[in-house]
Amino acid sequence: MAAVRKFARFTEKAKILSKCYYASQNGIAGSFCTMVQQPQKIRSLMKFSLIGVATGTVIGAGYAYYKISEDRKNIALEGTQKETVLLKHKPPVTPSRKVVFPVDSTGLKLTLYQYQTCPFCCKVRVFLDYYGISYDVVEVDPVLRKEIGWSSYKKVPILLTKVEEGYQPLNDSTMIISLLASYLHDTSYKIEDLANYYPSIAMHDEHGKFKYEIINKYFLMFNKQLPKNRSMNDITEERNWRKWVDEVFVHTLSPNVYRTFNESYKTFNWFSDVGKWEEYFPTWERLLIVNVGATAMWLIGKRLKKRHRLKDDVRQSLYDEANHWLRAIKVRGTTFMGGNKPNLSDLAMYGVLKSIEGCDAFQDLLTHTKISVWYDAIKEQVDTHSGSANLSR
Ligand SMILES: N[C@@H](CCC(=O)N[C@@H](CS)C(=O)NCC(=O)O)C(=O)O
Repeated sequence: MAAVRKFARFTEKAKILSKCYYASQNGIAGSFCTMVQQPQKIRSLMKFSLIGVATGTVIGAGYAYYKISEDRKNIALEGTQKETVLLKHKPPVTPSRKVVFPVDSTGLKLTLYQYQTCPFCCKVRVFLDYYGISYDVVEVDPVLRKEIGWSSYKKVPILLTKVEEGYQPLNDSTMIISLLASYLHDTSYKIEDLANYYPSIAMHDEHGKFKYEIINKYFLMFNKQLPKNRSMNDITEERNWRKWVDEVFVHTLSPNVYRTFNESYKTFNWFSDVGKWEEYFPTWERLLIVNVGATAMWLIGKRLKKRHRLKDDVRQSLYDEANHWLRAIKVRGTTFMGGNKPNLSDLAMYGVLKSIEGCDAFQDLLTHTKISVWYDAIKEQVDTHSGSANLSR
């Protein structure tokens, strides 16, 4: 019986197949055709799924292998020092502009690779301007960054310094300022020797992220002679406030200037104006930077707000920190944190604030706090290069 039923099913299937063949031969697309093609479709679907799973597994395993070997390599590197490189020749990049101060008597030959409105680059520029030290500027394209293609360090600022044997790149705004301040304190130092006092050490931070850190970047090398009229307490306070600017205050800026998409777009257009991007980059490149930058930073700003535990109203966090700074100056009863003259923490705070001068957040800050008194006073000191008087000691 079973054999008969099997035979009957077989002949039925054969009929359907022949009908299907006939229909397809005669251009008739019958719905019964799908009955016959179904297993084939399922097979190809399964084939693609298997290929997908296999490819995913290979990529996943490859990435896991890469991560594990990277982690092992990084653990092995922990505590080791990154080699300082000296360039034999200057990279063939034409400076965007030259900043020349007739008061400059340092003899330093500096090129600053920067973004005009990066807070860390502004810090370095403010330092150089205050002391009246001349420098060339190379404006770096923040998306393509081809102007620093010669450097393994991929952030700005980078200060390239002419030394006896070639060119010494200095990385990290705080280290650059500490090194130059040490040099101004004792010009018998060689820049390349001073650079050795600021080694980059491999380490993992508190979140387990691998990085290179310049351990003593807040320290000045006084070469056994403390600066005149400055106590150890003044020096420690200056160091602590510089650290506060880098580790606390600066983190209130991005979530504020990129607070909404509109604000982010406006901010990038101001960056473009003040950084003269129209002059330095082709139109397509400028538009790419503005549009990609504004969108990316608006999204990143939200993550930064969380990471740095800012208030829901990020403006309030900006005002709170600015007031914290102003209260400390009020307690001192002086114009600046450094007394009657700015110290390195005033210059750092001014530098990072200057980086948002054209943004709505800055105008709001002026309206909602009393920072403008201090801001105008230090602006005057920097614009008149009043620190250059210290160089003729
Ligand atoms: N600690 C560094 C931070 C420098 C930094 O983060 N610079 C940013 C620009 S504001 C950067 O270059 N980021 C990498 C990029 O733009 O791709 C310093 O003080 O110089």
